[in-house]
Amino acid sequence: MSVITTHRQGEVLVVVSNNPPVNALGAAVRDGLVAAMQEASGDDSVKAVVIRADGRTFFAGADITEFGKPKTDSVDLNTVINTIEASAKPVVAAIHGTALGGGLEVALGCHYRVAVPSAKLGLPEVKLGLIPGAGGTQRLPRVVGVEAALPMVTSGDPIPAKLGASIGLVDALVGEDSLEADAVEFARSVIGNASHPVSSARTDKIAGTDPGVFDAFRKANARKLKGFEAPEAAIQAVEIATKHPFAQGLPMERALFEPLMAGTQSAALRHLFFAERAANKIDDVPADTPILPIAKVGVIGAGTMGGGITMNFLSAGIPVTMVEREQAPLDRGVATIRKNYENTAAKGRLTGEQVEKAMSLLTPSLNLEDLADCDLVIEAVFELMEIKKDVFGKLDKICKPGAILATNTSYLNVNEIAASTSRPESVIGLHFFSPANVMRMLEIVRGAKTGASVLATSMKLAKTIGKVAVVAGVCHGFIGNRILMARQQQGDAFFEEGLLPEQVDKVLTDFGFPMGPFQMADLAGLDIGWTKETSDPSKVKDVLCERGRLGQKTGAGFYDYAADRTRTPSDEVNALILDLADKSGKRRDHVSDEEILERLLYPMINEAALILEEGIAQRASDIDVMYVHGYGWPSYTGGPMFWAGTQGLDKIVAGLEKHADKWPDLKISKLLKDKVAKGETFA
Ligand code: T1G
Repeated sequence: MSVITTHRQGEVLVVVSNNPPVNALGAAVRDGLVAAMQEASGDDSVKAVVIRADGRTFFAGADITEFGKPKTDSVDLNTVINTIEASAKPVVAAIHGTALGGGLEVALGCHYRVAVPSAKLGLPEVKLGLIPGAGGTQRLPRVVGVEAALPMVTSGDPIPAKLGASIGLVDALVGEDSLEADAVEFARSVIGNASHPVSSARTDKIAGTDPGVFDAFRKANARKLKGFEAPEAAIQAVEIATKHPFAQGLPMERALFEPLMAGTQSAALRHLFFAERAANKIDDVPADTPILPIAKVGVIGAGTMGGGITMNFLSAGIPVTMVEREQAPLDRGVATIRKNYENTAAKGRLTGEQVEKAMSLLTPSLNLEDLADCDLVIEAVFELMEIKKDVFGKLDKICKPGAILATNTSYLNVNEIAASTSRPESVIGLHFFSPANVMRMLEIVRGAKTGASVLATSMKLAKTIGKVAVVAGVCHGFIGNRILMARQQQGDAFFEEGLLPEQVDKVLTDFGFPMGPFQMADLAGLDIGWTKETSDPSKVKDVLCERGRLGQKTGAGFYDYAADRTRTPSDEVNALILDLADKSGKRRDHVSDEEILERLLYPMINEAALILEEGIAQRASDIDVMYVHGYGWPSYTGGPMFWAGTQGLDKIVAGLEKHADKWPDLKISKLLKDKVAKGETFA
């Protein structure tokens, strides 16, 4: 069966793509579209054309699996689109699902675009480290203007069809269940028009563009776009559309596109695109494993984590019973959830009705017994094994048979927690990242006895609540925090050498992290795990705790914080560090930024390799997904494992050996050494 078929609706030729799963514009689709346009132009009885797609969506873009492969002799996308646009007979794009990338570019080559209200339209190429490569940066501003085009091309975020209609991208919204019929009717309505809009020839929306708009946009988005190459190229391409005729602009767009396609950032972001999808697969859990129905969720704890976790389910329309021990923290928890929703509504991202709908699904409670009929219960109580085991022992007695009992622990042994119940097959770790209603990462920790359905259900639930999930085995800190500990442990060594927090943090923020290790410690609180009794006066962090400098929450930690949380280096802390450094006899006159970066990141790669050796992570790309979505590792480097490959694993091992004296108990991974010996990467 050809991926492109045609049929007649009277004088209208309907062209249909059937190329699951997302009608990507692969070679057969491109060739088929050109053939269909030749059929239309060669048949006088055809007066108009409708192009649509079967399945879940209109064309969702070029076929990413073709990237990086040798070119075939199939027609390229620009030729397809220019053929459509050059048609003397009006061509109508009939859009449902997500018209993305090359898909929207095809639609822009059509003379008209109709869409169902639920459709979305976007140019997400920057999310793959690219810019549109088939005229998108040249046609979109000509159709919607620069002001609407710039955010679409540089963020890559799609817009809803209704917004598309308001900015002139969509000519008509049609029935959700009558797309073809309505598109054919629309086509008939324009057949008699003297001329038809040709996107590439339009000037009305770009005439008189203020040339200052581009620099103003750069400044307004500098923080968000920092480190990414593609958005800058996208801005340049849109500016080209306002200064050059289309015939010149198209090759200039291609000249900006090619280096990106060949570059490391696009390879890294394409790697992450597939890595996120690979992470959904649990190697020893068959895809047809039964999924347990999750109609009602219980959350124990109404604090920062409990409240954030609760919001994920409320926002997905799943009722939650949130349990606390006392009324005051329970009331605070409910109030915080409402405030968070109302803040989102104030930014226009939620309606008041949606806020009330979400809140209506929340049942606050002071009784664990109210969780008896929940299908899933997640505890977010204090991070102490004894408390966790006590809670699970109670849940085991209260919850109905088959209920999933989940712990939000970020370090503790899930097997030990499971053993405090009579149903270890129903116990799992669902490690949310704070703030749990914002961070997309969910670490699913499988116990030795966790059942297949519980795993499969948790993975599907992750997608339902909009999370990216990675499955981890049980060890201290699982995947994410175990690797993080490998980085944070350099802190004391740096201080003994006289390095100051701002120098170390800047190395990581220059690399692309949102913050460095000491900023992160101040945010989390320096007193995690600290007690007066065990405080060590030779350790900087302990001394700061003794002085009540616990981090942002006390307005002072490694840094001083103003009321608005702006941080400044602390003379007191820096003097303390240098004094302790002198006493340690290890103070060094200079430590290069390169050495600091190596000593922070190389132990992470090594710990990740050990995690792979031990089978704690299923695959290296899962670790990339985890670090990009859970810890702010800059996505344009592909994540730790992809980045290590771009550095050269031999350089990583050499660095670990060079600085071995800085971490005496470090064990260099055998897997890492084997890959170096074979000249392999983790890809
Ligand atoms: N090419 C090839 N395969 C794709 C694909 C694509 N564009 N998009 C998705 N898939 C596969 C995906 O790998 C998965 O495979 C399955 O489809 C379902 O995807 C010239 C150069 C469309 C919103 O960036 O955003 O056009 O794992 O799990 O959650 O200017 O897929 O089942 O084997 O994500 O319902 C621009 C990328 C390309 C869109 C659907 N387009 N895709 O989400 O399903 S560059 C994109 C998505 C371009 C032009 C430029 C999403 C989706 P498998 P899924 P979903």
